[in-house]
Amino acid sequence: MQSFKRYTVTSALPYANGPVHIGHLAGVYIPADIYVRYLRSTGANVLFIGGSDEHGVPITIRAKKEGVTPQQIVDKYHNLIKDSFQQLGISFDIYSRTSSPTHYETSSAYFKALYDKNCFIEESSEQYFDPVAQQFLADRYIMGTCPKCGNENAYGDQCEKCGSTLSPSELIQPRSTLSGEKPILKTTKHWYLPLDAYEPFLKEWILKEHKQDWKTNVYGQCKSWLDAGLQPRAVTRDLDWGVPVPVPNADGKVLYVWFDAPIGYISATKDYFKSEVKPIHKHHVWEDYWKKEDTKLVHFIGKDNIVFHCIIFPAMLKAEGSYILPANIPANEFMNLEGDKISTSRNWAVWLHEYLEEFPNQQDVLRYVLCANAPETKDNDFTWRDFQARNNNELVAILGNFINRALVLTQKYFEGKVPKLGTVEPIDEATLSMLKEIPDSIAQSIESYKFREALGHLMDMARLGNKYLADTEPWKIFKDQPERVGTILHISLQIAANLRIVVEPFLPFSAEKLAEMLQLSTVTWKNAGSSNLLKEGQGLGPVHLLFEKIEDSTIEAQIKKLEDTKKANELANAQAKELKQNVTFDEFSKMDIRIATITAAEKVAKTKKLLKLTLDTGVDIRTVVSGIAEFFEPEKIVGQQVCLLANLAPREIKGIMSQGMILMAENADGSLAFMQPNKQVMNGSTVS
Ligand code: B3M
Ligand code: ZN
Repeated sequence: MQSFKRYTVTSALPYANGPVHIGHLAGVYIPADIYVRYLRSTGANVLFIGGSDEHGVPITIRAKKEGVTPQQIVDKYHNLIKDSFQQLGISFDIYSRTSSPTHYETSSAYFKALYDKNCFIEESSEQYFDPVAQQFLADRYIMGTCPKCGNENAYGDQCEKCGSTLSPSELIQPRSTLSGEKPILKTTKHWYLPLDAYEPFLKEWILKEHKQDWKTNVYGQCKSWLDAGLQPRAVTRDLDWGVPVPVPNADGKVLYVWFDAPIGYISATKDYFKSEVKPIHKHHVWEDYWKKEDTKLVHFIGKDNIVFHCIIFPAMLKAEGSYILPANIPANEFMNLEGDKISTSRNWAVWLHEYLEEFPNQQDVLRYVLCANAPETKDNDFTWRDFQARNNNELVAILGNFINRALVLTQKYFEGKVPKLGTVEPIDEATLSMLKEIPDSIAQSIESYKFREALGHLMDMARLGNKYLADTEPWKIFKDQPERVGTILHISLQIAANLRIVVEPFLPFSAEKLAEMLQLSTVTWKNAGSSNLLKEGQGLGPVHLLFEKIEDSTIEAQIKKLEDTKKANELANAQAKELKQNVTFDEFSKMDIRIATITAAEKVAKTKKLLKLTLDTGVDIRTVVSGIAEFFEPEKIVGQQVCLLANLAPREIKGIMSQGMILMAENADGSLAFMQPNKQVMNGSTVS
């Protein structure tokens, strides 16, 4: 195996057009952060790059929707995203942005370099243009029917339903998302990167060299692209938001967002080296992280970004010639939410910034659940019940419980000092030898991007501790064998100390707490597996719970929030019911509709839906049984005026004679509203 001197780890630059959600976290940022924290704890020289992608149509569309400028949008979301990542402990060395001056310079120069080397094809073609908005319709500005799956809402660059990458000309019945108009064709000039020319290189590099070490989902997508044959791809657009194309006769044209965004990783590296760098990066320059063959470049991304990182960006790097290529591109599949695809536009998501507010100091719970359930090989589902169960049954009951028992017993029997290791019995030896193996298993899983598996090994270490305590039962033998209890707790504390090391990449906040409780801060991965991390007689810090049980009510509130979102979406998308058949005026005139006032209301016993209403109709006082109990509290409706169909034939409902029916409007979500006059009128007024 090739050995590397340093690592450049990037994580996809989220579009600064909205906050980040659990899908982003599970797919990209949590695995990337675990990988980086692990590498750092081995002493490796790592640079972890993040930042906002601030160009492209997603930004301008959002700006239009919110009625502000694109710059205002990116400023708002860049800061929101940056802060929430930081609060979750995503440990970027820099979180930059593609609107930075360095990025403009770097991406312009990159384009210019390829232009000067004649790497592009310059070509005029007919493209869709919105005659009303006076604009060419790039990417998401155009929608239509997907030629592959028939989805009527496919975008000009991609169908979200079947995942196909598209070009606007492939859409059936295209329409402008700006005006809704049918677009016309108009000639425009663009620069194309001839991906077909890089096909032999890509085939060799991916299909031969990386068949073994890339994830199967990544390799598979690349293979199907390469098997289908690559086409030249436009790297410029007719838009007014983006990095201007830096060559003559390119007015009104900007770099395609997928050309400039990956260069953003390089610009961010440059920006980092312009700032105060950490000691480990001193005596380095940005080029070391991008141009030296002994640097390992790893891109963490979601599956929708595979083609851009595995095919297009490598072709760009190859074209330029002085850069290294990524060693690996561990892309995850998608995380769904409660059985439904996460969607920003439908607000179907758990937003990170909201989670941080609603679950203060519980960052590690989210990190844990999203790693334990990460969509590494297939799409997965996040549910709040699973979140609760994993917290209560795993973090609290396994990891937290072990740490707590080891520390509390040490406090109780040995005044919070690490007791002496006495005679080592077979069970102790077996436990310690198992302990020794686990860190390597974790490391191996992390290095092969199997983070769920790694987390499983970690929990095995806590299980080992619990089993050891359960088997040796120190609380039962202290009276007779205090020395033996000392040995047991000594070993338990060494397990806890090991957990402090291996937990850090996954659950950094808990690792910090553990470090304080164990008074153990300067340990590295190299120490893991040792049974001599804590010295006899060493004092321990105060004991706190690592994790706390999450109650049903907390989870129910989250589920309710999602149900409300679903209802709001249903309402927003609901369509009015079809009209009934015509009636004659005579037929209508037979209805005697009157205004009446509710003078009393009570629930009908043993029913869920029925209220017994007393109505003053101006003509008489009468009783009406009405199916509105789910929507109205009896006390609150007394005094309200309603419309009553007064001559509906009386009928008995639950033993009560109901004389007429009050008229209600039924909303799309099934909820009911009274039909009321818009000012107080006399009871008995006719309605016609
Ligand atoms: N902004 C797409 C996305 O958020 C894009 C990633 C850029 S990585 C260079 O899915
Ligand atoms: Zn499709």
